Amino acid sequence: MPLSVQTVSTSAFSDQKPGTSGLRKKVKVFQQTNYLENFVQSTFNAVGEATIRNGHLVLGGDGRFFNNHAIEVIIKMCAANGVQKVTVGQNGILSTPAVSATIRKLNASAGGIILTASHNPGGPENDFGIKYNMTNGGPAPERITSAIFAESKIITDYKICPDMDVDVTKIGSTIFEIASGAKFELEVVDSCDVYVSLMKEIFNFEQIESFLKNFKLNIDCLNGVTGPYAKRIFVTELKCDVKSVVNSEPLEDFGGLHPDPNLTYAKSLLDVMKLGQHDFGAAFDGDGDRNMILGKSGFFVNPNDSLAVIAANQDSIPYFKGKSSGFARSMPTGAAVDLVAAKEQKKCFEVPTGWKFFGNLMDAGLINLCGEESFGTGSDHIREKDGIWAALAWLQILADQNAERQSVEKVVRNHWSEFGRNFFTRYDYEEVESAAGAKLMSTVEKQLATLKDQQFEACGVNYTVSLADNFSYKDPVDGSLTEKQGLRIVMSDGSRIIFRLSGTGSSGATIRLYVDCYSNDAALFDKDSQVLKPLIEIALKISDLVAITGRTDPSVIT
Ligand code: VG1
Ligand code: CO
Repeated sequence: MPLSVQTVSTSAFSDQKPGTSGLRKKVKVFQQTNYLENFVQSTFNAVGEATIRNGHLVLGGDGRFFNNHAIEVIIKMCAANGVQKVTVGQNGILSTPAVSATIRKLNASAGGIILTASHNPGGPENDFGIKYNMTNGGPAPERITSAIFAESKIITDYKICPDMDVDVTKIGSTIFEIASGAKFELEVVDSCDVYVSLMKEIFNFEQIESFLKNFKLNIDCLNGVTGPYAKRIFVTELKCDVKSVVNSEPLEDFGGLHPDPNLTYAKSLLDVMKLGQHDFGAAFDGDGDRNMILGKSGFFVNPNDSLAVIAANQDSIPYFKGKSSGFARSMPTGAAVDLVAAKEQKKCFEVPTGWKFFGNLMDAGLINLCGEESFGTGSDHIREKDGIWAALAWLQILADQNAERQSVEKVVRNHWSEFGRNFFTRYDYEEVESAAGAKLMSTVEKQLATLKDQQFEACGVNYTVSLADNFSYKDPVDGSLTEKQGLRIVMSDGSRIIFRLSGTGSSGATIRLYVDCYSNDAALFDKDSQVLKPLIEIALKISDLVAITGRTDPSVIT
């Protein structure tokens, strides 16, 4: 019997505005009747029937709580909306980079849907998220996310095939007949195959494998989606000990861990690395697009440096050989990569926060490497940042060094001595009252017009403001303008203070304060906190942060 298509009446929700990377809310919010369905139908409506009907869509998520339910609903809605084929990861599992890779590999004409709240905790009391990616494999740009929000405010009904028997546990294809006369194909694929073969095309696995015979890894998946990928790549392919990969079962609540690879939430990895028994440590976030790299004894590689080191050593990676495109970073990211670009006479672009801004630059061939301070690094092999790729890039670079330089710390120190060091820190004040977050931003914004040429002194250091603005970005490819992307206070020596409100939180406001500066004085290289302290003091003074938020300390310091 062909499956009937049901049109269900619904009423609009007012809060379905996608943030930096999709719609993220508490699971409880997503569990409201029709909440998920409304957003999915609004997405289809915004993307347009011409793309969705008869299209091919890739679907997968990071396996967090609500993933299974959402996978089933979305497949039934795809069938009802005339999608011709959905390719889904087995058991609904695909990392964010794997979705991007799969869309590209299969030329999926209707793009893809990723179910994740990334680094936000999971479980019934925590977060869920959903994001639409375009046919290039990258997150929908602002014009699409704004259209989704607009549709979500006027939606009156959605379409679903309620009687469809959806099984995503077995690999293979099933064809369904729809009452409209159309056919719908559900293809369940291995979660790792496409991604792993892409990595094998990009890197020289033989070189990495032989290097790893005497180089001990500790790869921490924080119970997020990367577990199966890490086991396939590091244990099966690269023949590392099984114990090299830990917390490798994707769990619905990440086993209570906060799957955010930074020094606060991945502290257990740092502690193990400090014991000095491993040469290389890496952790990834819930959906596998972020990475943190540690060297022996817990030597921390700042993401800004990580990007710059990969840029300076691109020749070690087979994928980049003979390619000469430029680099890009998000505005709050430290400018270490800019120095590499300058040396190599390449272009370096500065975009707003969020990976969606890199996509056009990559599609136009202007960049092939980019990153963000928030532990995101990636290249144009896909259109998302890529955690495991970053770890492999580091291992390939290490494998390709002279024997005496095969240590993470030595590679980084060598980089600093060549280019100087970009000092960077980010203070996150999480779950501040929304009103206090807004007040803090307006307090700084009001001063922007008068800050220029003002002098500040802290800890005996003097600064003069040379630029104060709210960052805006004109996309060089399509000319689109994105405004109000962060308050910048730039000093005459290039030091910067930046304030932004997070666009990925699910409750209250998260204030991000970024501070960075540069020095090529080797005597200062190990004195990060001393070098950055005066700028922090000035930032707190200008913003009146402690009084406005009642917070004396940030929740997370990077
Ligand atoms: C944060 C980071 C940003 C990153 C985004 C998505 O956004 O700052 O650099 O692109 O998360 O990462 P925000 O708006 O909270 O500052 V992920 O791994 O959540 O997809
Ligand atoms: Co993520």
